Amino acid sequence: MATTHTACTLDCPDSCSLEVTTEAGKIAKIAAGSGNSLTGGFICSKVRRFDDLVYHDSRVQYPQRRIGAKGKGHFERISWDQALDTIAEQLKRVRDTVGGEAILPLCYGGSNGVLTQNTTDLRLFRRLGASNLRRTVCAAPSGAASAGLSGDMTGVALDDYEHARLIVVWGVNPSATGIHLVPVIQRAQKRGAQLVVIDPRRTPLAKKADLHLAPRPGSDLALALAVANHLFERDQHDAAFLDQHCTHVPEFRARAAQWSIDKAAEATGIAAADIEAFALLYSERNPAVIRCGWGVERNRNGGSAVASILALPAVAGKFGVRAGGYTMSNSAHWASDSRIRSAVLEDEPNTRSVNMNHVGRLLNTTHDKVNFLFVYNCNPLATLPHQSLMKRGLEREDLFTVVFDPVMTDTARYADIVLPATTFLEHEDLAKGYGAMVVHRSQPAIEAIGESRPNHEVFGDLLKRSHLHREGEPITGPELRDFILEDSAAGIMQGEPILPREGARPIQFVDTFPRTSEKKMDLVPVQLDQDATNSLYQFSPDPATEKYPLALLSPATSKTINSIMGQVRKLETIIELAPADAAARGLATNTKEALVRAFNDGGEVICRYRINADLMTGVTVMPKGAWLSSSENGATSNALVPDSLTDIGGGACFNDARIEVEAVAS
Ligand SMILES: Nc1nc2c(c(=O)[nH]1)N[C@H]1C(S)=C(S)[C@@H](COP(=O)(O)OP(=O)(O)OC[C@H]3O[C@@H](n4cnc5c(=O)[nH]c(N)nc54)[C@H](O)[C@@H]3O)O[C@H]1N2
Ligand SMILES: Nc1nc2c(c(=O)[nH]1)N[C@H]1C(S)=C(S)[C@@H](COP(=O)(O)OP(=O)(O)OC[C@H]3O[C@@H](n4cnc5c(=O)[nH]c(N)nc54)[C@H](O)[C@@H]3O)O[C@H]1N2
Ligand code: SF4
Ligand SMILES: [Mo]
Repeated sequence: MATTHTACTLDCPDSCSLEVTTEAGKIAKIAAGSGNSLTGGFICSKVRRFDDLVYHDSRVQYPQRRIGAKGKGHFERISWDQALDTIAEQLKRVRDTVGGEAILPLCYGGSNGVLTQNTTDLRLFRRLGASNLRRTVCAAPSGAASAGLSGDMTGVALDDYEHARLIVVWGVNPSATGIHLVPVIQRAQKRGAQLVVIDPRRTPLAKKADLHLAPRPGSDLALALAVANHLFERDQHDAAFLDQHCTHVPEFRARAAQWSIDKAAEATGIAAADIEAFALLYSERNPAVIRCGWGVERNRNGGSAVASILALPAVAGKFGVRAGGYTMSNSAHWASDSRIRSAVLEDEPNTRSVNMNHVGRLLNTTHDKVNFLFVYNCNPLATLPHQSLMKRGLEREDLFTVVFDPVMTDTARYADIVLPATTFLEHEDLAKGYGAMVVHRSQPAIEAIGESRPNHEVFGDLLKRSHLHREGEPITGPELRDFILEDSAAGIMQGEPILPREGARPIQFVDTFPRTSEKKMDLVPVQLDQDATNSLYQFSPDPATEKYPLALLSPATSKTINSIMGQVRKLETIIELAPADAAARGLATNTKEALVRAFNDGGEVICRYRINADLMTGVTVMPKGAWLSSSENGATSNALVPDSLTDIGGGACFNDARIEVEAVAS
């Protein structure tokens, strides 16, 4: 028996400390570890049984070359040397004949490990002159809003929610997506805190809330501006704070003034009395904290909506006390911490930027083509918008595709070469929280499965094979880690986590300030205003039509992290309907067998349905992250998701999908 102290690098805000016990080199137990206080002695069921994935049949054991048609999944074994030589040759061929920009690296959140992305990979692609991927599939609108308003001010520590008297859980479902906040909220409630949940769904926390506001998807902007306006009109705003710590206050006030409570009630579908009750609670209770999640951003109004929510604590004067203010993502905290350096130091070359949400589109254009797609830390067929376009693109015979992944994903079946990657239980890494504010060591608990290798090693090898490595640059795992951490490397090796310089629980406007020039919060940043599709805080109406009247949400479930474990835990694509919507379509009762067709102009999904009395009329739900085989016709929620972009940040509009549903004759 041996025990390894390590950390989870999955794309989850909590960044848990782990303790992995092995017997004869095999994982016997995965449990909570110490180091990250937020972990608090328990971890989620996914990682508790992550060994099911580590030893699953779907693991890619060795490099392989395609021998059948794209998508069929027929491959033959080759050696690493053969695979990497072929890849290096193809990269060279494409760069020399079509140009570097015909090469597109496609990566996102499969691992949030610091060494798995933006190290040797980025160096390789920059030196090849490859297209630049704009990582917009998640957090782009909220990131743009947070950067614009506050220069990414560090948020309220999640552990500090215990001290709040009012907690607003806005467009986030921690019961599935960041479970360690839930007991903190429960403790706060025991001490007398009130809980407000703002979510179109009646989530588990909404059921425990003092007030649940269910806005129509995409209408939070109207709600937040109406609350701000209400506070201004009644002189319940904090004029002194606004004067001293904020800029562009009159401009913000003027834009909020467009929104009376009644007008917001109409736009959101929330009763005017409930909006007023929320405004009253928010103005009266202190400390008050808003947990703003990612459900707010995934629609046409997403960036402005997040900005308007982040402005509320300034308007109401909520900063300056423990548990007062807001939390969005805390990832930018580390970007500004000089102890964690970038492993790529040269400037961006002048190559084109490709918005990740438009990869499907780009793979189908005839000019400015992509001829080489390198997929790693990403499963685009399962996770990007407009699935049918993505599939058609991946089928192209003149596209050379490499998929580098621990498992044979739906996307990997279309690859010319598949490379086996290690999981975070098999390689050395650094885990960095974007909820929990901690950076800690993630280290291998077991030997690599089959011939799998870590990302930085494979891209380092390709740098060398392509003659693009420069002597003296960090390239091995330990070199990269030591370079990134500078003098903090020794402590982390002894199991000491890195905590924020401002202390583990900084107070906004006491310990931590906006990282803007005057340390002020800018309520209408000029650049953001210019970059917005319309202007900032301009409301766009619901995209529903007579033909496609139902909104489709595709939130996270507790079964997977995005698509990771979808094949192991059999996440089903099933559509949930509100009782009235089901009845209107002749879907009377819950049955196990009956199928429906959910469709719009972008695609269709044939799957089972479930009537859910907790859903508001007009809103349907399908899970995110499901694998193609999880429905009857090999399509998932992403087949119905448009590739339109958010108002700021070029983000994904997953929740702007509008659909119709009909029964399928058996
Ligand atoms: N319908 C719908 N779709 C969505 C969303 C939604 O709300 N609705 N939300 C989206 C969000 S929030 C996000 S963040 C994106 C995520 O999109 P992706 O990043 O594409 O999602 P993952 O499923 O995490 O896919 C990552 C892949 O990386 C692999 N991987 C894990 N570790 C490693 C490693 O160390 N090395 C390599 N090479 N590979 C590794 C995994 O096996 C997995 O196949 O999806 C988005 N998709
Ligand atoms: N178990 C698990 N944990 C995860 C993930 C996972 O896939 N599984 N994914 C990770 C990743 S990549 C991310 S980004 C985070 C995301 O974590 P969350 O922020 O929780 O994101 P979502 O699940 O997309 O949506 C959250 C809630 O927003 C609601 N919502 C949808 N549209 C709107 C709207 O217009 N307004 C409001 N107010 N609410 C709306 C949904 O009903 C849902 O309950 O979770 C991370 N943690
Ligand atoms: S996925 Fe999240 S909750 Fe689960 S172990 Fe990892 S960090 Fe913790
Ligand atoms: Mo995400």
